[in-house]
Parts: sequence; structure tokens; C-alpha cells
Amino acid sequence: MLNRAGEACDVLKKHIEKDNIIRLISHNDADGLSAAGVIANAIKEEGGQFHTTIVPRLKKDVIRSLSHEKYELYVFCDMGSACIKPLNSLKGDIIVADHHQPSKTVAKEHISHVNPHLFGIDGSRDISGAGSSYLVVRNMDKKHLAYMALVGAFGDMQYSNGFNGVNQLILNDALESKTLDVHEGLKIVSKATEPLYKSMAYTLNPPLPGYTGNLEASQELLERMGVSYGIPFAEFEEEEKDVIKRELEKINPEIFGNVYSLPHEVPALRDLEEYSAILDACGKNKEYGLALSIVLGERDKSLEKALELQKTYRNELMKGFEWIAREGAVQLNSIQYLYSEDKVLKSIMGTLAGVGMSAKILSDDKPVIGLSRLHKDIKVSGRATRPLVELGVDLGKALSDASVNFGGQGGGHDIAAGAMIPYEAKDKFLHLVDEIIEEQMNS
Ligand SMILES: [Mn+2]
Repeated sequence: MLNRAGEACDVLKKHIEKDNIIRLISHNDADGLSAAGVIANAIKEEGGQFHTTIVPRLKKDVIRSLSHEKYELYVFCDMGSACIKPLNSLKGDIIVADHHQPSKTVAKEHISHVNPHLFGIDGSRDISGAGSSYLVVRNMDKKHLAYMALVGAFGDMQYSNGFNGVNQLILNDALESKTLDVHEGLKIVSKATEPLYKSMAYTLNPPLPGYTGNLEASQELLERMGVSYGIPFAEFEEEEKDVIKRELEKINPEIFGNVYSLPHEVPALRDLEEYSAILDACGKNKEYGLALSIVLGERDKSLEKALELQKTYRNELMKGFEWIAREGAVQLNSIQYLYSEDKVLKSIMGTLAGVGMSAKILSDDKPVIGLSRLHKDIKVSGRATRPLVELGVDLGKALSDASVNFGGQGGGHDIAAGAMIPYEAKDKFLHLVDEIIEEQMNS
């Protein structure tokens, strides 16, 4: 994979040297935005020029409109591997730096296809789209950008008690470049900026079952412990910090562990995971320009606005968690599902499904399928757990196979996937997914 990335690097360098404007297309989640950040920073540092577009999915019409643009080099980040066939007929050089399941079509000569799956590496856990993108620029002496690949890995939930596989190599690069620091600490969010009870409720990963997504319960626990809930964790005395730490460790031992931080960064972006959460909030609000200016280093107005978005997003999440705690999920044999026609919930359904299980608001013995109605279609977000994947669950395959049956489309990773289906197909689709998952677990 490193060799393939090295070849892609040579292609990129060639076009920077020729002063071609490089066409960058990336995904709208935290991983895709970090991936765009890695490539864009590298091009900028080398004195090159780029033009970036962020899209939620690489649809055929996106590729069609790119084919009218006549750039000499297209770079697709965190997407593209599933679209090798249409990309084969796009003119110009192409770099695909992705980690999603690739299509069976073999890439033609003009495409440098950097994807872990092509080399037998696990793309759902061992490397992100930002990671694949980082490998492309790594040979240009860009170890100081490695941390951004880890921001992407956090965004795609690839951190679990440490980084694995290629992410480990990327971590070593980041440490070597001294842009990243690892130390032990409490892994709750906004430790210096939010009152402790909010930090607890807003902490999604690692989850604090009973408290993640529940402001009231978090406040009550701190009151019972006799500590003031209204001040940020960073402002407590050392002794009180120890008491809090011990109490939270009882809820989830993983809440104390390695914290990855950027010592030279402003406080709001100092923690890698929060950096990722802020990009995610920008992406979910379609504020792609904002996200790009943050990854490119703008720290004034953009960051302020991004923090506002994060605040709104967290409020929405709290409402969403209240909703799933109150209503629960509808149980089928091998899956459970959430359905909503609410405008706000549709953008957070994937997070509600995933964190709902990990924070034990929902049971975690079956994958959760979140369904949001968008006019005539339904947006589907599926989430599983590592143990379910080990039992055979592959949501990417299940959602892809089930959605094509009803004229929709879908795909993704074994543990997290999505699809779009016509509204009328809802019930039949759910039953088909239920059957497929049952089969996966029995075979
Ligand atoms: Mn990704």
C-alpha cells in the first residue's frame, strides 16, 4: 500500500510542479474533511494550487459534471473506490485515496488507486480516508500532517483503546514530528470550556452509560457526589479531580486513558477527538467552506462559527438521545430500527444509532437501523458493534444488497453503513435487511 501511495505521490508532485490547478473532491464527514485538509495543506505547502468540492456522496452526476471541467489531475478522498468504473472513463490523471470497499472493476492506468482493501488491510478499523490521503503525501516530507489523518480516524470511530494497523504507523509519524502529544487523562469532552455535567452528557466515545446523552442524570450524579456540577473539570482542585476520575472510571474504565492532543493548537482544537467533532459539526451543517478554512489553519471567525454549530449540534443530540430513551427502537428478529420524520433527527440518526448502543440507551444485541424520511425517500443509517461484526454482521453488504432490490443504493463498512431507498419500500426493505442479517449471523 505504501508503494502504491508513493506512486500516487509522484503523480501529485508532477502536477504541482507543472502548476496545474488540482481538483480535489472529498466526503462531507469529519474523515473526508480531514482528508481534504491533508491533501490541500500538502499542495499549499508545495506552492501548488487546488480547487476543492465537498460532497455527501460521489453520485454519477458529480462525476459527469467533473468530466466537463477538464482538469489535469483529480484527487478523490474518502470516496471513489466504489466508482472505479465511471472514473475509468474520466479524462486526466486521477488519485483515489479511499478506505471503503472497492468495486470489482480494475482501475485503468491513469488512476492511482490507494485503498487498504486492495492490499488485504482492514479499511474499517486500520486506516481512514484521511489516512489513505496522508500516505499519498507522506513521501513529500509531510509527517507534520499525520495528526490530521488521526483526526479522520477518530471521525470514523477507528479509535478503540488505541490505534491499530496503519493508523499506528501514522501515529508514530505524528509523534516523531512533535506535532502530537499523548498523555493519560480523563477522556471527557470540552473539559476546559463546558460545565462538568455537560462534558459528561456530551461525551460519546468512550460512552458513559447512563450519563452520555443525559444532562439530568449527569447533574444528579455530581450532586450526589457533593461536587459542583456547574464548573468545568479543568477548574477543580486536584483532589476533587481524583474523586471525579474514580467515580467516572466505575461507570466505564475506558474513560481514563490516552488523550491525544496538539500542543501548538488553540484550546478548542487541542484535543484530536474534539477537532474531529468540530469538523463533523461543520459537515453536518453543510458548512464545508468553514471546515476547510479550519483545516487550512484559519483560527478566528471560522472557529468561532464552528463552535456555535457544535453547540447547536450538541443540543440536537441531547434531544435525540431523550427521544430514543423515551421511545426505544422497534424490534425485528435480527435488527432493531428507529424511524423519524423529524428534520433535525435526520442528520443525527447515525450517531443516535451507534452511540445509542454503545451508551446502552438501546440494547446492543442487534444492529440498529436508523431511518429518516426525506420527502419521497428514506435515508438509512445502520450501526453495529465489534462483537456483532465478529458474529458475521456486515452492514455495508446488507444495506447495499437490500437497497438495490428496491431501486435504492447503499454501502459502507461492516460496522457502519448507509443507504437511500424510496419511501414506499420502507417495510419490505426492513424485512429484507432483517433476513440478510439473520443469514449473515447464521453462516
Ligand atoms: Mn471515511
